[in-house]
Amino acid sequence: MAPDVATTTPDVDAPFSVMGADGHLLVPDTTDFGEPLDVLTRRLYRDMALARRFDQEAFALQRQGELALWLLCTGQEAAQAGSIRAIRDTDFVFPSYREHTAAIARGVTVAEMLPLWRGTAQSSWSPSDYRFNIYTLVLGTQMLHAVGYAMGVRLDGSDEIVMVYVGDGAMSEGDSSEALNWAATMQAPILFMAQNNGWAISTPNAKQFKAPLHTRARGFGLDSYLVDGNDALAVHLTVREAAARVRAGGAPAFVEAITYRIGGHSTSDDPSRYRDDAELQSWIARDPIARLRRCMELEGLADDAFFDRVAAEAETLAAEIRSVCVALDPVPLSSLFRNTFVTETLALQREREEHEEFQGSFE
Ligand SMILES: Cc1ncc(C[n+]2csc(CCOP(=O)(O)OP(=O)(O)O)c2C)c(N)n1
Repeated sequence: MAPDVATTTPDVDAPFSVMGADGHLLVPDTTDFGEPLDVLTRRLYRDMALARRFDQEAFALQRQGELALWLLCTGQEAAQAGSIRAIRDTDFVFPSYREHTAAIARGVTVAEMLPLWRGTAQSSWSPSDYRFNIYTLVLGTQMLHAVGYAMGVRLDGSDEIVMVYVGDGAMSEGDSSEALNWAATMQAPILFMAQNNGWAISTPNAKQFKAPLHTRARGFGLDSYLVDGNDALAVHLTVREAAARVRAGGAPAFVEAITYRIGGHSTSDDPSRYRDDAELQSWIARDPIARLRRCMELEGLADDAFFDRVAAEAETLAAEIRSVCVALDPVPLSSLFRNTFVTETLALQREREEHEEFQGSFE
């Protein structure tokens, strides 16, 4: 099990870090990462680099009118890669809507990711195929779904755990308090993975809450952790430790990862209207991918050939994103009625027929 360094420390508000700003390791050589450090760092680096390229290409496609909307995860890759790779592939995950790094790491394909954002599907991958639920845009709801699912897991007698991603803004929804309280009371096998990126669209943390998120969770009775969310290794160690405790029957866990959203909230947002450029620049300097790469170079964990290979793979992915996206045909509106329930209800059937008749009147 990972060292106890990141655990509940109610009076210490400094996030746990494994890498210094310049990439050097802050933990002893003997630290147990669960696997050789070169294997782990290469995997995390690849996840993050592919997600960054995905983000850039999808952003460009939205600007060219090929996607209806895109929510960028640039800057948050370490919080996502570090956490998703610290649990088992069989553990079920409930994302919010910005977890592209986690989705890619779980194997969700380009062809499955893009229809939602092009507006050609309401949900475009099968959650059971990847143990990764579909995105939810309604803030906080996934937390209650996840607790309910976790209770089911416990009733099944499985040793699976559940991880749910949530943002700092969503923590202001009543659902989040219900979920934390419910999880703690029922001792559900769940890990809440909070990415505190400083902003809920244009609302900063200071206008959302007084008590830090991790102390709030502790107040509900969860084991609570605070971690540097731009440090993939710190996130990984923390989530690994938290997940092991949850799996062993401990209290549910809450991990607050301090990070930053480098882009706008979405492609409909202009963050320069409410954020200081100095603040943005200070976080760009803390880029999680560059930091991990510096660490790998300093520690001799990968050579140039590795980084070149990942860069080439990212370019191939970008080309695939573009070709898959533009080939996605519009869907007939009537499919919205058909896809609502497994079996179409009589009322929906009537509405669909009415709609089809109306559409037909233009032909
Ligand atoms: C219930 C609900 N209220 C309001 C919104 C509008 N809304 C969408 S995203 C967002 C901010 C969310 O911020 P945060 O949870 O910190 O996540 P982030 O977008 O920063 O990743 C808001 C207010 C919504 N989608 N759902």
